[in-house]
Amino acid sequence: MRALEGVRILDMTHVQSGPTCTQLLAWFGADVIKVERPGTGDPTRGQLRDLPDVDSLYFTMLNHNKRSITLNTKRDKGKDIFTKLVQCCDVIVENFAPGALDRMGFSWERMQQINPKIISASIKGFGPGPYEDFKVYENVAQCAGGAASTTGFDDGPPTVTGAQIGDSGTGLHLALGIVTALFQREKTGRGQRVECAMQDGVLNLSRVKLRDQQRLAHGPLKEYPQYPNGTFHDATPRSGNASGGGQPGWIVKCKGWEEDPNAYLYVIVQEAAFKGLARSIQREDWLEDPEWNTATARIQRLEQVFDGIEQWTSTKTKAEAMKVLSAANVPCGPVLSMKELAEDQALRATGTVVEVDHPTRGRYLSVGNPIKLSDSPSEVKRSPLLGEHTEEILRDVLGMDAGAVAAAKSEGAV
Ligand code: CAO
Repeated sequence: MRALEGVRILDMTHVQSGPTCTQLLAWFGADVIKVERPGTGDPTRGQLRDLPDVDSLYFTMLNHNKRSITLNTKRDKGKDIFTKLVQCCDVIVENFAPGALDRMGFSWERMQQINPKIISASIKGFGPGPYEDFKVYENVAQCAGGAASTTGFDDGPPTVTGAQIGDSGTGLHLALGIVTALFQREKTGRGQRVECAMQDGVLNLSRVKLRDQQRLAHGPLKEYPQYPNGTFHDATPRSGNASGGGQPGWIVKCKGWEEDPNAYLYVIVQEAAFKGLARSIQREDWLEDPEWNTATARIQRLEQVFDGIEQWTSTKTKAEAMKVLSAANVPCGPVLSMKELAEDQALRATGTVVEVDHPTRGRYLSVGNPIKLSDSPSEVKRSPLLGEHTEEILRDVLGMDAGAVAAAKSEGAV
């Protein structure tokens, strides 16, 4: 028995944000029925293809453990089938452009009429306000949510991050909202709307930067080591690789950095571990010198502190440096490439990196469920082919007979 067994999700999602959410719910055991337009399906099936005529990695890596039904919700029979699906599902999840579901004829009010217990969950780019009608993709959300203005180096342009905090981040937020609404429904018997705007999700993940917007306005920036440039104009600046927290940190070069773009280590200069750090890198002189041996003194010369650390780390590989520093309780971590992560046996052992078999593409690597439940283990099953479960769902979930299925097919509804 898995945690969400018995919960049925009507998955109207596409691209990345919505599919991330419903994939998580599927890993927890929900029956996720992905509704796709006949012929094309989720546009990501055909995007960024690495093999001809095979579902892309973009699609396969975001749609595990789901069933696929093709359905044209703009045809009469398609609308009938969709209505029946709303009746027998617990949750509908969608991330269409604003108003698309209403244009299909399935507003929130209509859905409540069809099934008062339905939970209707949506992702949009923006919440109500001047931008509410905009279509939004990942990097737009990163820019509008405050991540880009605070990422990168102070003398360079705003920068987006590789982590998909706009899409996958908002999908995660939505999944929590859905599970919470399901929990509340246990007590009230009522469904409700769950809405997440990508701008809001990114801003939530950039929370500490709004903290700093207010904190830095109150005092000179040079006292705050996480902002290396030492100046504050009127907005939180970009902090480069500084930690952004109370503990100063930076990325330093390790042996081989000239050839390997990822031969780097992140090191944090924590007061409690400073003695161990100085000894590990053979800079005992720092411990004697009042210009170096207090946190307040060091804050004024952080660049020199990290230069000193780098002189030592650049003689060691990142693994060697990490071994020595972690033995001295110095918080540090390697910059790992995607190649290294793909080959990491510990991540394979926990199921965070999994190998999946697919009938047309063969074996590929994916990220499994990063949330581990002791009583609800996740098994990663391949993504469905387009419409693979259409007949199964019409028959078993909706109870349609062979004649009704044939009629829906001939109308082009499925
Ligand atoms: N049957 C019939 N019609 C269908 C259908 C189906 N099964 N599935 C989708 N459609 C229709 C929609 O109803 C819509 O039609 P209308 O324009 O007539 O209302 C149309 O297909 C296109 O949907 P869309 O506008 O959502 O798609 P798009 O490619 O133009 O925009 C995106 C994509 C992502 C920009 C937009 O959906 C969006 O802003 N979503 C919200 C924010 C979001 O999740 N962004 C993250 C994307 S991941 O980077």
